[in-house]
Amino acid sequence: MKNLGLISVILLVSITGALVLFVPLLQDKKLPREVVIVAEDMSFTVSTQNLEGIKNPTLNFIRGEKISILFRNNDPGIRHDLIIEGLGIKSSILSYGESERIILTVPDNVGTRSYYCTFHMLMMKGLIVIE
Ligand SMILES: [Cu+2]
Repeated sequence: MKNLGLISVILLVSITGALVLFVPLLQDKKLPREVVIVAEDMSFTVSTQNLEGIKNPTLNFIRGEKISILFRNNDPGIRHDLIIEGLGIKSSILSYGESERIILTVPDNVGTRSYYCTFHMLMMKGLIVIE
């Protein structure tokens, strides 16, 4: 009986320890929010956040959230890239049909940033609002 009590205590401590260790790990593994940004007809379109069909839409990011940007070039014969000012995001230069995934953690300082394509800044430029 004495042993049984000891075993119970050891089990309890082990389970508690495992929970303390693993719960934060599980929370960290929360999947990033995916935002699909497509370069098409010399502008950016975004197929998430209910922004379909809007050219160079304003995007809303929440500070601290993880975002997975899937950037795709859908413009035959034209190369594009994607820069997000102030967040240190700079994609590769993509040719037609190419795509690139960029994962970022939104910084804590709220405000408005801009995103653009280096080659077509006048036509391909939008805002990102960090709240
Ligand atoms: Cu471009």
